[in-house]
Amino acid sequence: MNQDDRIALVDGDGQYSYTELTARSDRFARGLLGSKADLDEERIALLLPASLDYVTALQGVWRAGGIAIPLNTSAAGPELEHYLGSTAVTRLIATREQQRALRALCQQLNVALLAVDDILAGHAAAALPEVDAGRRAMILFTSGTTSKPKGVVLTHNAIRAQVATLVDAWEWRDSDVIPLFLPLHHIHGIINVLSCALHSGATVHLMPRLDIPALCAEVAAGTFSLFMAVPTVYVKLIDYFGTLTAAGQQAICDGFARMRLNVSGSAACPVKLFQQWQALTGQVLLERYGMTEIGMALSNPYRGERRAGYVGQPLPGVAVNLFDEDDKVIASEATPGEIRIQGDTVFLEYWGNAAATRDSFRNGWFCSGDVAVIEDGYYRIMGRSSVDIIKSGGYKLSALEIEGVLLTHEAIREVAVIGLPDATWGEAVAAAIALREGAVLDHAELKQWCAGRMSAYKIPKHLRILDALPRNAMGKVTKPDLRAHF
Ligand code: MCA
Ligand code: AMP
Repeated sequence: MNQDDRIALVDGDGQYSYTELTARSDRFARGLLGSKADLDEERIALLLPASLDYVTALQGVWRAGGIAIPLNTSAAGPELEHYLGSTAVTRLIATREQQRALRALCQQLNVALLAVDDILAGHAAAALPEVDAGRRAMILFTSGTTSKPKGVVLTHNAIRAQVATLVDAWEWRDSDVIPLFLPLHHIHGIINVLSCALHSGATVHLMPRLDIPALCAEVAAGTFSLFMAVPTVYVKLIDYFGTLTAAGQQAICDGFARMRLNVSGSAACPVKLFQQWQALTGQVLLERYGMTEIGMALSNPYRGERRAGYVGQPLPGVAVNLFDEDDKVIASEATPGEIRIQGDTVFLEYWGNAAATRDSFRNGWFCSGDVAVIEDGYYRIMGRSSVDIIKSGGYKLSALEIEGVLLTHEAIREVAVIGLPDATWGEAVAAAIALREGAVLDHAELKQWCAGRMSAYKIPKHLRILDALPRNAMGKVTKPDLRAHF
């Protein structure tokens, strides 16, 4: 192996070269294999914060021929049970601190609970397998129009294609330095930031959480050349600037100004936010559009006009078209249609759910459920075909999933969850609830009850108690009518 002393990861006070990272991931892969020659798509879940250990484990699972399942480190118990159970995970890699809380669940599901060090220290295989790139590499859970999140299966080929198109389009280079504070159980953090950087020989600063003052201090120091975030992070940064002196704010804005690119995605970037960011930092945000099932599909250009309110054009190697309700490609501009995608970046299947996989494709095109229009050559996202999907701070949430949990509350007779426009979160989860006879429930009680039953970011930020939910003649709750109640 050639010695590569470039810094791959900065993790707290430590920094690790490409050579060190590769050696550690290989050792981890050998440890996972033990006496096996190939993991043969064994499902290995990771419950690790952004750290050297996370990257070691992800790469190690891939090298050993397993399927990596990175999980939300703050998932609630019932969510973890679904993730681990539905994919028949055999081993869960977690920090020692987290293991106490996981022991009972792992015993119940017959999952071996291990730390990265356990694997590194264990019996090691002599050789690593040749893993065909057509094989399954990763499962990411995505919420949608079903009550439980589905496992999106990506092959090594799909991951490579997702990385290749971004490295090409955004001109990644080995001199790039990028902070990574986004969660590492979604494409945005795993592919757009981590994998693109490591593919390019760049440096990633791993931050286990978004710590805005610490992040801004590094920005002001000129540490980073690239910045990628969801719109909510830009809103939070601007809010933070407002708490600083003019000089303090200027130093950070200058740090952003010196970067070569600031990207926004995972949710719509409001035109006002785009303009505010430009006024403060001089950076013209590059907005792009993607999805767990397809990676990134549309992007404003790295070189060329980046248009506020638009997500640009298809990325290299990604075929995108708008379709009408008769499954015909819309040829004219200004006519809205559903975004559908084809290409090597597209996922293989929903794990163990052939029907959902089948339903998500039409004539070989993946149907996104997002509606867009092309205006002057640029795509503009108009909305989603389902009211049951909420985008809050970049997280895709299923109204049905949240409703399903709330309905298990003994005071709740019926419930409907919707997303309300929100300046910070894009959309905020709101629940309209009809109570059982004689029951009482206030927002504080509900929030407390939800904690531990669902991830904190799914907990309703708004609550309305109604006598009954508005329904149409078919008896279906008319969610658009509910907005007026908030
Ligand atoms: C945190 N909170 C939230 C959210 N995040 N509430 C609603 N929506 C959220 N997204 C709540 C917490 O529950 C808590 O509530 C309070 O805010 C503070 O929590 P904290 O964790 O400290 O917040 P934060 O660190 O400021 O987090 C904000 C965040 C985070 C950094 C914007 O939400 C985030 O990382 N979002 C990005 C998600 C992402 O990567 N999505 C990409 C998937 P309380 O105080 O009441 O307890 S989409 C994707 O991958 C596709 C392919 C794509 O296109 O990119
Ligand atoms: P996820 O399933 O979490 O990957 O979220 C994918 C969804 O996020 C897409 O289907 C869109 O609805 C939304 N999305 C991603 N990027 C953008 C964007 N730039 N503008 C509007 N919506 C976006």
